[in-house]
Amino acid sequence: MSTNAELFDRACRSIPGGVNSPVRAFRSVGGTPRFIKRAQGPYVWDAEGTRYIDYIGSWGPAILGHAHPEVVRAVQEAAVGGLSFGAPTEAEVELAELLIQRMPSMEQVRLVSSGTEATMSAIRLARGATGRAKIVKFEGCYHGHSDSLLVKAGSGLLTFGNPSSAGVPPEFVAHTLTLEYNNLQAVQAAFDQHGAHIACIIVEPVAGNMNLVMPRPGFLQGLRDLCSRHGAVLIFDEVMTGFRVGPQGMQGLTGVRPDLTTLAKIIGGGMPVGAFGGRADLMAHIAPLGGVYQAGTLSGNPVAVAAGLATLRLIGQPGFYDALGERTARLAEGLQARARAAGVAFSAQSIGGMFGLYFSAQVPDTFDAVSACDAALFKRFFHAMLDRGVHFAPSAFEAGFVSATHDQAVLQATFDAAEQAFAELAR
Ligand code: HOZ
Repeated sequence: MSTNAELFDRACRSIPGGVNSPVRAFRSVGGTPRFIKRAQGPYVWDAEGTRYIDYIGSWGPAILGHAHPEVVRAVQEAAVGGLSFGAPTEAEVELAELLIQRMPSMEQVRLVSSGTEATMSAIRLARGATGRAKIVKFEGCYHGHSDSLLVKAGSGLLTFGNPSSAGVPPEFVAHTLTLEYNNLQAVQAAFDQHGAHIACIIVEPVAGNMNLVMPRPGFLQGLRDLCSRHGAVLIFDEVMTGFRVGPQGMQGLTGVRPDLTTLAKIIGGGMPVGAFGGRADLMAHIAPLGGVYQAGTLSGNPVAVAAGLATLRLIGQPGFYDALGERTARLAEGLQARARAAGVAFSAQSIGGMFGLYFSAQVPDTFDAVSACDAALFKRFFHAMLDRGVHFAPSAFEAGFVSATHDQAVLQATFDAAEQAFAELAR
């Protein structure tokens, strides 16, 4: 049996940083990443056989818990029928129909293989349909790793303090306007100055890549109004919030209707599926109907689609989100209570099945406020919890995720660990 440290050493020889996605390398918290061998329900087991309560949930997809038997069965059955055909299947039509039926603003949808592809394609579509070049994004929001979006971005870029990537020529981002999240006046000012040239606004309707930051009341509606007034396309990046905060994503909870929506994570049930969709008149600009090109060899892959369909059917059951939201709220409240008892400045909040933890007395609602949280304390808390068998995201700038299998016993075990961890921090 190899240890985590041995595997990491070995990985670093063949993979840059030893990981295939940067935050996993633990660099902002220090220590050795856990190499996961298997997962079931709310738990993951590492290479050394240690079990952890998992609040990463594959960064969002594992809403039913890991390796749900019905999802696994659907994948097995699909795999037996062939791994990929490069030709249309009935299952991908079913998934498209299900997404359209559930997402209030979606009239048509195209499947891709990742969130990055979905956002990149939605932006190309917005530019193609409007004939405009500029896009508006927000500081701390992360929309995948395509060139024009790697400006003041969240997730791994924020985690490592390098929010704009090397390798992106300035000309490639010259049309990207990056504004402060939750600052409607800044958006108004941008439209006053550049309104006729702005193709779209892309926004995480709940920011989940700079920790979790909720939109202030009126922010999303304000974006909607500005886009409508200026003929720009409003894109909700619901890669994280889609089917996570509620059965119809954030657009269902707020009633604000974007023109385009991007999805991924849960819609693949743990397999690589992304999607972008929205108004049919906009989607008609996509090839082969229109001149905006977008394609993918594995788009609509039958095995991945089977996992997504099984997941969406299961989470469509009545009461699913009430229970999930209640558990996640209980987690946030329970952690706050333990921190308060230990005298640690800490706050937490949740929406649906996602949550944010902050080493600050107040829940932050801006990028600056999130950045001002105590990163050193987070690092100590992260390790104190990991040592006690609880696996949170190894970054102070990522949201956390709860599944339907995080029951009262799992929450209680988390609280017991947190009680000791906060006491250790207070010493
Ligand atoms: N960008 C992802 C979280 N916001 C991280 C994905 C991963 O490391 O797999």
